[in-house]
Amino acid sequence: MLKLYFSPSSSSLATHIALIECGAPYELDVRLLSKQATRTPAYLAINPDGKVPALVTENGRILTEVAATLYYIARRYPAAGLWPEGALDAEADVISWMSFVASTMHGSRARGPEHVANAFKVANQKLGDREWAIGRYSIADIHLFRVHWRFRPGIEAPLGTYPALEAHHERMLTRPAVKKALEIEKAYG
Ligand SMILES: N[C@@H](CCC(=O)N[C@@H](CS)C(=O)NCC(=O)O)C(=O)O
Repeated sequence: MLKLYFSPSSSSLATHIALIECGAPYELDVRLLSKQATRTPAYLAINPDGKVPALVTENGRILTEVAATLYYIARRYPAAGLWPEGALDAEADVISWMSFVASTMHGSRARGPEHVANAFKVANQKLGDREWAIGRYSIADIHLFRVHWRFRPGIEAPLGTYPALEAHHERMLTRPAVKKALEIEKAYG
């Protein structure tokens, strides 16, 4: 069984969604950020960076960073089709999107709302008229959704400012795995 160290509504939500999408057996270990529970010596031994997610695999290996956990889950449970196995261009596209989300998008919040707005503008352009980030549903969509979902209340942008991104967000919210992960995490506060 996989074990996910998480804090509700944080970066680890993406990993949580992927686990549910894949029907993976998993257990949760909550580390509330509000209680600085990722900064204890015990947790720093798990992830020296003091961040969630951390995913413990069946053989006891610890994976950190959202992108790596998503990749592991997608490859470990290929039937869910979250990784475009063997299609080189598509595989590179997923990595491109996840690098963009983890660096430009996620990093934008610390730099201020105008940087978030700019990252959203770029994401909106990159999506264009595609339903999903690489054209078909993949872990890139999960990663993109989580950051957009969390950061959008922080900027004042009327609906319609980022139409492709907003449509992607709504599409993601209809997915049972997304609904379930949000519901489970809400119970933790
Ligand atoms: N680069 C990391 C970022 C993860 C991250 O920033 N996690 C935040 C929550 S969204 C965290 O655990 N912060 C706790 C802290 O900094 O004390 C990733 O992609 O996993």
